Amino acid sequence: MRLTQYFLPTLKENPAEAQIASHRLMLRAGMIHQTSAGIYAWLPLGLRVLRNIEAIIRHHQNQAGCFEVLMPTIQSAELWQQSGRYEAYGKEMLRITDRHDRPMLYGPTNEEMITQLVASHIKTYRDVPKNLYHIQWKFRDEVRPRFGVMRGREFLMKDGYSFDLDFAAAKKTYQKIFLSYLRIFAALGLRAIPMQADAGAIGGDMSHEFIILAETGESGVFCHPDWLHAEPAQEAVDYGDDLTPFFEKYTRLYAATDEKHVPGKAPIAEAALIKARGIEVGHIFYFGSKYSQPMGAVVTGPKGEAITLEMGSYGIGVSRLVGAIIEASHDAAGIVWPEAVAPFKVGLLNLKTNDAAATKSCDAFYHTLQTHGIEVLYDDRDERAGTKFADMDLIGLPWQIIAGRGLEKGLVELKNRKTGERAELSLEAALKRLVGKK
Ligand code: 5CA
Repeated sequence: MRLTQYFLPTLKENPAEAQIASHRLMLRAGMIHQTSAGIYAWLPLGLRVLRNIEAIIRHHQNQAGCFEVLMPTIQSAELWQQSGRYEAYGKEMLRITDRHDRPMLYGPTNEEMITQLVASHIKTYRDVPKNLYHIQWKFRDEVRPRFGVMRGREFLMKDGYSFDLDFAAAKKTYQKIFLSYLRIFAALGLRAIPMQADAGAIGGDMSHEFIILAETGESGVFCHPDWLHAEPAQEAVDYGDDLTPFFEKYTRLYAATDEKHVPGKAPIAEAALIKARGIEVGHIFYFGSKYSQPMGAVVTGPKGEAITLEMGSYGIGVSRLVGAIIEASHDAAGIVWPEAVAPFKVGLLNLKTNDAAATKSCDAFYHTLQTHGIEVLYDDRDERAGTKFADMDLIGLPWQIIAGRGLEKGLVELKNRKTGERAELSLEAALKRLVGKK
């Protein structure tokens, strides 16, 4: 992508409204544009990151045996009257009326809709288990939308829903998703701690939140100090295995959110606990027949008996993750993208735009990188070197190729954004290094 043609409205100044690094950097790097309180348009650079995160989530959810669907954002109030949540949900629900005066709403979550969908198509135990998810926009009229995409009113969520025949099967499903989530967060370059959590408005008895420790996080959390050094889960377990040992390993060390934590009741002395703040990037729930019972998600069993399905739901804050990754990975100069989600792998800086021969060789290198499948953002603007360096550091691509004076001799500088390390090498050697890292 040539920067002269791209839409990347970067800001030089820190926007006054942004209180935390990720919000500030997302605005400054031209990733998002606020349209109303807590509502954002995603600009090309931001959208590429969002899509990369989605792809990682999809991959791991599909591997865990989940199937992707896409449900609408607009729901009928009737559905929520059936579950009893229409009144209970309160002001966070955006209620709307269609032209026939029928009450509708913009979905804050989809338990009701998926339960009705499954109830109308699945009638026999032979078609169970099923685990369905979608990645769809949600609306919650938060009292205090803030910190950019961290607490938005409209936000992108991956929400999954499982249907099993009995508690034992539902528990296995819960463990599968638990494993899938640890893999997703590790693939995103994040250290997420599974914490005992309160089930809140979703309801249910077994619930974990996945928390990234960060001072700017909105959740108060308590955990065993060993969590601070824990490595991301890398076990070679299979989704078909008995996952109880894995689940026990990752829930053995105490970790709980402040809603769940009861002082003095933790299996470790209060004084030894780490009290910290964190960002909730995922939340999973087991809630049995809370929705299947009122909404009739019942199948016929092997002996003709009626079985009310056992359910769980599993959320990931996809748009929040963009902010969370930046909170976990930035420095004074800007964002430092982990390779897995970076909007482009390489930034190519032409510092000699007014030199025809240099520009020709830079253009050629740009094409070579592309033919090797490397995603590259090419700064071909007629700007000062300082501006180019600052912008490239701000948007945080993992690698920079700086084409300047050495170009006459076929040399460029390869800079690692994270470590700041620079090496002067030939164009061929730079290409080789980047292809190896694709
Ligand atoms: N139906 C269940 C799980 S599928 C559910 O709605 N769970 S939730 O309420 O915990 O939301 C799931 C995830 O969405 C949260 O863990 C969080 O990462 C994200 N999320 C929730 N509210 C917001 C918000 N206002 N802005 C951005 N992300 C949010």
